[in-house]
Amino acid sequence: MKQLNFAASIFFGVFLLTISVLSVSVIYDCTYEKDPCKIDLTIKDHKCEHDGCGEQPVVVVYDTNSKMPNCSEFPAPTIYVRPRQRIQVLVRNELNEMTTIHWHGLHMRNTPFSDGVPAITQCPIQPGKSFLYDFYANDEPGTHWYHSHYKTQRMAGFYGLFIINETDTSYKDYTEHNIIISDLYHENTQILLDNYQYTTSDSPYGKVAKYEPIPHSILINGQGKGNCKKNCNRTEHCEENCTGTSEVNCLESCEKICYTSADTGIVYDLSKGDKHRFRIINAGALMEYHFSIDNHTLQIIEVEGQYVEYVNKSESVHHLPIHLAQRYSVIATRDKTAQNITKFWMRIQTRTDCLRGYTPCCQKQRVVSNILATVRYDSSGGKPDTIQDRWIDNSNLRRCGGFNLSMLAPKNLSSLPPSTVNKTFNLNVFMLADTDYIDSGVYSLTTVGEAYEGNNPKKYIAYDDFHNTLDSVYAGVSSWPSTQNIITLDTRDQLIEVIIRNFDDISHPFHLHGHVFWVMKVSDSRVTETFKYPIMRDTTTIPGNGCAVIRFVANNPGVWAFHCHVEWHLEVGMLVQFLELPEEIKFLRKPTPAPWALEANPDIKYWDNLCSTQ
Ligand SMILES: *[C@@H]1O[C@H](CO)[C@@H](O)[C@H](O)[C@H]1NC(C)=O
Ligand SMILES: *[C@@H]1O[C@H](CO)[C@@H](O)[C@H](O)[C@H]1NC(C)=O
Ligand SMILES: *[C@@H]1O[C@H](CO)[C@@H](O)[C@H](O)[C@H]1NC(C)=O
Ligand SMILES: *[C@@H]1O[C@H](CO)[C@@H](O)[C@H](O)[C@H]1NC(C)=O
Ligand SMILES: *[C@@H]1O[C@H](CO)[C@@H](O)[C@H](O)[C@H]1NC(C)=O
Ligand SMILES: *[C@@H]1O[C@H](CO)[C@@H](O)[C@H](O)[C@H]1NC(C)=O
Ligand SMILES: *[C@@H]1O[C@H](CO)[C@@H](O)[C@H](O)[C@H]1NC(C)=O
Ligand SMILES: *[C@@H]1O[C@H](CO)[C@@H](O)[C@H](O)[C@H]1NC(C)=O
Ligand SMILES: *[C@@H]1O[C@H](CO)[C@@H](O)[C@H](O)[C@H]1NC(C)=O
Ligand SMILES: *[C@@H]1O[C@H](CO)[C@@H](O)[C@H](O)[C@H]1NC(C)=O
Ligand SMILES: [Cu+2]
Repeated sequence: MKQLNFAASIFFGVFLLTISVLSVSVIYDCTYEKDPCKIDLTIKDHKCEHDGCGEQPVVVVYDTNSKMPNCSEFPAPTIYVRPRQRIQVLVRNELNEMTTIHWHGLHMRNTPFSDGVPAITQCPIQPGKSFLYDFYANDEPGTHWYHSHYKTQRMAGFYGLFIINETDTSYKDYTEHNIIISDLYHENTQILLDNYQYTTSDSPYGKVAKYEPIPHSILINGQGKGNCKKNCNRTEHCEENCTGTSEVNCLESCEKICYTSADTGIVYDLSKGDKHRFRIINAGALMEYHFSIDNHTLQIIEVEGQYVEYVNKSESVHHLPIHLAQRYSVIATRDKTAQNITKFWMRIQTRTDCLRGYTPCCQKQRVVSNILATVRYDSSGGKPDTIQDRWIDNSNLRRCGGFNLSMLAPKNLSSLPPSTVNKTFNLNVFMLADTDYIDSGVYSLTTVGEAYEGNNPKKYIAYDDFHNTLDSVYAGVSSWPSTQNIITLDTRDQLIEVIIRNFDDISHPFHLHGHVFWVMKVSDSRVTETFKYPIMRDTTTIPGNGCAVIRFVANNPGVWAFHCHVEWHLEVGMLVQFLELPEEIKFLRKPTPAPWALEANPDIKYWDNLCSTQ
């Protein structure tokens, strides 16, 4: 079942000096397997080098049968499945801390137990123990992923693609190329988080939340280049480049900036066949990126498992903004004028302009802003010499607000939302800098039920590692402390509308578990857009000082987290829980591990037993 995908990247130079990074992504192809497909993963701490800056602590996820963690197999294996296929993943936790895996984009219909959110759908898997995730793939093909939902583990590389293969659609015969954009921190992210959770009053703006820690390097498929001393020849310091209000923050000494542009050495070979599809995901911790290929237009065909097309078929896009946890499939086409060129730069550009205004500029400048890979149409070596398009090439790109959804329509127009909403909820996203909130973090959401009740921030305080909401539902709990941010949806098939207002000045990518939702409206301080043909997705950008309106149908019993996917924000409580159809949840049978998993590891924990220390 395990296959190696050598299409990833092999870089030949005239002289082979060192091979510091050579990633090949291992795949688990379940598409030829009988149901259920059995997967056996071990999770372990390791040290690997991924950005030319020496070994960094990472979390590796590997096939238990391969016996050893392997740095060249990073990030976690890509899993391919069929629509509706049953998947069983035995997860063996060999970390020194607890863990869980969330299967992002999978709806977990009838299996909320496998959604993988600590304190909400399970107690985390203790060190040395294992657990079986047992669930079904969605009905529709699509680009999804999986990642740890526990503490800062995702930032250490605990993520992989989860793809539901094409069936009979018009895209089945396309050659696929996967692009996982992510980032890497050189400091211990748990320590960074501990610091981040406290407000600071030493900022020139008074008491504000600390700015979010900035990653050291940006990776494509686990490969990148960081601005580390090792690579540094130049001696530029950020002070020289600081302007305006950020200047004051730059008095702190900053790291050397070696380059703003870096080639990962990755090659996407399009020389065979003329049908190519790129699946793109932002698996990072903090930033929004822009994807582009020089002199190519991009046709978006899929957004998070939903087929889409451009409303105006003659419109074209050169840049694709992609926020955290979002996924797009695109077909890239060479511009007519560029047919004779055979090598192009693919660019992942960082949107440091979308970071918090008071993030010190030396931090912003430290990020490599332009990460490159090669797209080639012939088999010869060498590098492209194409030049970059203008930063934003048309008015259809919203500034720090994600892709302009006005341009897209669902391919299947009968999947537009019903027009009558049955219930509306208002959520306000705040950044709190009040000392009262110091212990629980600086962020909070208000959830005020059906009526809007003003700025009344509630903080989310997660249950400890030995309690979770789903379990409490079985135990008969029906009233919840307000710090649980629980919104109960108790009537099946109601159309739920959620209005999210963002009082913060940066955007937040919100992800709903258990569902896709229609994005009805997005507004920022410049413009309000009400979409004529709302598409469905599972992660949408709420622009800074803006708002978004989403809708979904309450038809999936479970407890579904709705949260910001900026890892730092999630960790300080930017989350609410939809408790959906609690009376129906009680009829779902709690899972027990399949016999093969029990046999593979007798120490396996039953879901029901994860919360006990025994
Ligand atoms: C599923 O997609 C992967 C990647 O394109 C491919 O390797 C595999 O053969 C596909 N499976 C089927 C049954 O088509
Ligand atoms: C690591 O994986 C790569 C690619 O799969 C393989 O070539 C290499 O031999 C592996 N290394 C070890 C130590 O197993
Ligand atoms: C640093 O400079 C030396 C000497 O000029 C050169 O050989 C080396 O390639 C440079 N390193 C980088 C990372 O640019
Ligand atoms: C800093 O400013 C100098 C002079 O304006 C410029 O040459 C250099 O490219 C800038 N560096 C960065 C990293 O922006
Ligand atoms: C569609 O896009 C093309 C190219 O941008 C433009 O010329 C045309 O006016 C647009 N059509 C409509 C109906 O908006
Ligand atoms: C591409 O190359 C062909 C043959 O060399 C030439 O006839 C044609 O004009 C070129 N097209 C462009 C757009 O440069
Ligand atoms: C490629 O794109 C660049 C930047 O937009 C442009 O200057 C150049 O003329 C294009 N090249 C071709 C051959 O179309
Ligand atoms: C989004 O696209 C629509 C349709 O192309 C356009 O009318 C609108 O101005 C765009 N919005 C922004 C913020 O660029
Ligand atoms: C289109 O969507 C409707 C409603 O969701 C569904 O019943 C129908 O099967 C879909 N058609 C296709 C071709 O996918
Ligand atoms: C939702 O509202 C519509 C329109 O008022 C109504 O017909 C429908 O019965 C409602 N659905 C539920 C589940 O209450
Ligand atoms: Cu956020």
